[in-house]
Amino acid sequence: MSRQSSPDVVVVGAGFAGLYQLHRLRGLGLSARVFEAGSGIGGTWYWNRYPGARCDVESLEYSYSFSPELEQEWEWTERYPAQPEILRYAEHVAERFDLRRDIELDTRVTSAVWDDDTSRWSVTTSHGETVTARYCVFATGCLSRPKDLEIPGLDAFAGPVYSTARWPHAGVDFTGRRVAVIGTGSSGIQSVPVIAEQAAELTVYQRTANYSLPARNRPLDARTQDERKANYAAYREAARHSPAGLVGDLPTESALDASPEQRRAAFDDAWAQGSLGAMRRTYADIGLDIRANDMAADFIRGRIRDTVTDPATAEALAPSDHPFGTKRPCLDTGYYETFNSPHVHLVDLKKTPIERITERGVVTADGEVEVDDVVLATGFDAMTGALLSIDIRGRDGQALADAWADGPVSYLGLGVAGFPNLFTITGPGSPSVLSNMLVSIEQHVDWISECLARLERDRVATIEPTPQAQKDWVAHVAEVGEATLYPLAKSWYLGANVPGKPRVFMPYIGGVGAYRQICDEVAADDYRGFTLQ
Ligand code: FAD
Ligand code: N01
Repeated sequence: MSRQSSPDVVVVGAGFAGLYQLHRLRGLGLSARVFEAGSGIGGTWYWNRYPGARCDVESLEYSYSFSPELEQEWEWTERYPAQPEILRYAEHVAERFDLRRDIELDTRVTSAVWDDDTSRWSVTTSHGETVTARYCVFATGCLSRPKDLEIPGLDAFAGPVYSTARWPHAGVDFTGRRVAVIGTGSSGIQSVPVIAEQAAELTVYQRTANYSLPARNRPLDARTQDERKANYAAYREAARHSPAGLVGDLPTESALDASPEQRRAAFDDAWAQGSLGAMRRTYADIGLDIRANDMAADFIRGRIRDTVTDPATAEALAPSDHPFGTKRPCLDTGYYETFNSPHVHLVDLKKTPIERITERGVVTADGEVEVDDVVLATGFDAMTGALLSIDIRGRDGQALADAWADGPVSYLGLGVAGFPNLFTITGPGSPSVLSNMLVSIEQHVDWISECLARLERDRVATIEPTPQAQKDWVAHVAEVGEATLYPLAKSWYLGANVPGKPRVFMPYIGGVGAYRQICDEVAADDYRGFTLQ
């Protein structure tokens, strides 16, 4: 098939963001080429095929809202569907909206260079092709670049090393094998119970104990689905204007004003619901006041101690070094219970850090544990990793890597000063990873699309944030972040999981609804804070 060498738009990435962006560009009559490094579409749900992978936002909310027909025709089978089902959904969307013909798989974008003379981006791919485009939209994902592991000796390990974020498509049979899982974030916590079902011995290496709530996943019954479908428009609208892109009543009461019995009942109820949102919404100050947060954290630690029979293991699993919610908490199915099985062992890396990996296994101060397989559930170079692994150069050859040397700066998480006609979807400085991502993706894509429509209609050649607007926005993002408990944790939100990465609280915590309003006002005020030429 012959492809345009100078489409109107290049989109990088074919996850949920890239797919919807392509659909909207078609609607605007703009030509586009979408480059995707993977061999399939779906982004997160293409790559993360580890056992137990599933979403922790309910399917009826973690899905596109842009097409009422799509909403009505797609049937979800579970409250929190597993990776294969979410990938099937992405593939269905691609087929239904005939998106595949503009998507080039196995094609990594290696550089994007702005040319001031032609007002176009030159985008080069891993196949050596260079195309030019008026606009470049980076839909490269916040959690798409696995972080490099800093543990020495990994190359020496004689057996297979699996990464949860690059899981073999054929699956892995751990039957009868001795397995090490390193990492206890969401990926580790989801995969450990499933791997434990097969493995002969499973050793879990935990650096930071995380808060996890039972998912209480279940098949979706027809009544629940039908009820939602009958009222979908209202639910979606509520989600768009909510703090986190999720529907639910907002608390006004302080945990400090409740009696111990009331708090216990509220936390019990949230625990029984199987939803991160429910626990966060117990009281208004859970994320703001350390005393309120401690009450929720104590409750969760109590439930862990109730579940795990060995007291030392329970103590190690009970998070103690960061407030609840300041690292992303998890939803699990049987995670804590798994440690009651005699063949499952926990190694607390706070006490005995990993020294190295050898040909045979993992060495800590306690000696070597021999294993057949190593599973890395060690996370991502989040929010900036995928963008900075592309050589992006704006005006006067300025590299994005230099502009972001002290941490990412942007205006609204949508554009960067000095980088005209460049847009990031759920970029740093936007609510993105603090929200139901589908809601945030749709909001960004819609905003970008309306913006492009305006530029096309009025023959505007370039749009770019002013340095002042960017500076003010960055200061605002930092200010609202600092007013919360988030900075108290060494989290990937702050870049703390990657050695040497600047410590900047990257997402915007002002809330999805408030943020949408700001973006809408900026657009209504003829793109206040942007220079249009
Ligand atoms: P991605 O899905 O990450 O897609 C980006 C794509 O860009 C990738 O396919 C990548 O290969 C491609 N790409 C990157 N760089 C290049 C390049 N240089 N050239 C070409 N292609 C490139 N969010 C929620 O809201 N709820 C959840 O329950 C939830 N569960 C998650 C579970 C897991 C295991 C993970 C890892 C994340 C989860 N997330 C969840 C976050 C999830 O990333 C988003 O919900 C969403 O899927 C992101 O879509 P995206 O299109 O923005 O990015
Ligand atoms: O990654 P993580 P993840 N030595 O960074 C540890 C989404 N997601 O892939 O906490 C030893 O959370 C690290 O330790 P520490 C979700 O947004 C969602 O699990 O840095 N350990 C941590 O325990 C999530 O937040 C779902 O001290 C090392 C773990 O590895 C995000 O993706 C499912 C180490 C990494 O945890 C990332 O989750 C999966 C080292 N050198 C993912 N380096 C859902 O359920 C790192 N670790 C929706």
